[in-house]
Amino acid sequence: MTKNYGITASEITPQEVFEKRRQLIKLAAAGAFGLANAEVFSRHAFAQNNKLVAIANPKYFLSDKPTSYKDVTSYNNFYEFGTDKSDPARNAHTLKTRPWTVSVEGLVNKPKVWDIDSLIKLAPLEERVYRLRCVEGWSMVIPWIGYSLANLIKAAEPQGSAKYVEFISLADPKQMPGVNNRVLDWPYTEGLRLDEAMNDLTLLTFGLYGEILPKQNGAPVRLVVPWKYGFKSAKSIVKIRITDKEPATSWKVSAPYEYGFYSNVNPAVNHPRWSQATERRIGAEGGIFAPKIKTLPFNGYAEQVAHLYKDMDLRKFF
Ligand SMILES: Nc1nc2c(c(=O)[nH]1)N[C@H]1C(S)=C(S)[C@@H](COP(=O)(O)O)O[C@H]1N2
Ligand SMILES: [Mo]
Repeated sequence: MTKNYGITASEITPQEVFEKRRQLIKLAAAGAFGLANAEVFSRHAFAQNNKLVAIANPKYFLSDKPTSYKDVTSYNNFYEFGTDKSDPARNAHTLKTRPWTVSVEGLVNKPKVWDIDSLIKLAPLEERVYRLRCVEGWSMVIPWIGYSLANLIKAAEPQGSAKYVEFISLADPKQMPGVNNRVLDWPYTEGLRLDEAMNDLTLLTFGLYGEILPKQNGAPVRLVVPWKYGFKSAKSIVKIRITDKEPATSWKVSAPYEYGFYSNVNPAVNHPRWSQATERRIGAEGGIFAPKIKTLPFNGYAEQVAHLYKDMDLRKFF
């Protein structure tokens, strides 16, 4: 039996690996130890199947308690696999994540069809702990693994006329039973303005909790845009198109009065059917009776992104 720091490989859960490193990262963030120490504990990850080793980025470390691995992987929105929160974990096993390609196209000098295993090596993988808040009023805190989407966009060399980025998810009824249900106009399509897409926070994401992405979380590659409502973070992406026009996005097409193109987390602008002032942190002590927490402007990332909207009326551009 392989021993790893005295712990049998099969006894270490992804969450334990993360918690051990988290203690160390806290020390590193407090002192001047630098990133290198975090690597010591990432060695635990070698004991995992599906492991994905990344260096923790202390710039994107939160003191919020991370949501449990179980909640992160069993309470999901992924309508291609059904509309219930429990459907994706039950149904996503039919998704085939290899072979997988991502086509980067449109107004770029260097269009390219990336194989997923090359794409994952384009830039060093970082672990970043981000809050993700769903427009439905709940939130999670998740240790994601990926790199800034800006790396990929720069490699494609956008042309002068480029203004937006469109993200298109897989829509294969053979692998995704929910696509037979016309709840949304498939394929699931999302979009960002080019400067939003280039912001360092926008993460092209390949894993979480030290592992490759579970299928229900959008394997093999998804977006995480932490200052926007969760639906902007498209899962299982197959195409990234650079355009000069605002892309038509799935949720805006289905209900334009409820979901705008920007969808920045904004406690001052309510959804037409409910308040956005507070949120429920999934897994918080007390369950559904846990006190709600205040939703922060831009989900707590105002310092990094508020400047992107300085001349805009965010009630109009919701
Ligand atoms: N392709 C696709 N991407 C999607 C969705 C979806 O239904 N299909 N749901 C979105 C919503 S509403 C949320 S809140 C997040 C949930 O991500 P998670 O399940 O990893 O927490 O994924 C987003 N990305
Ligand atoms: Mo959501």
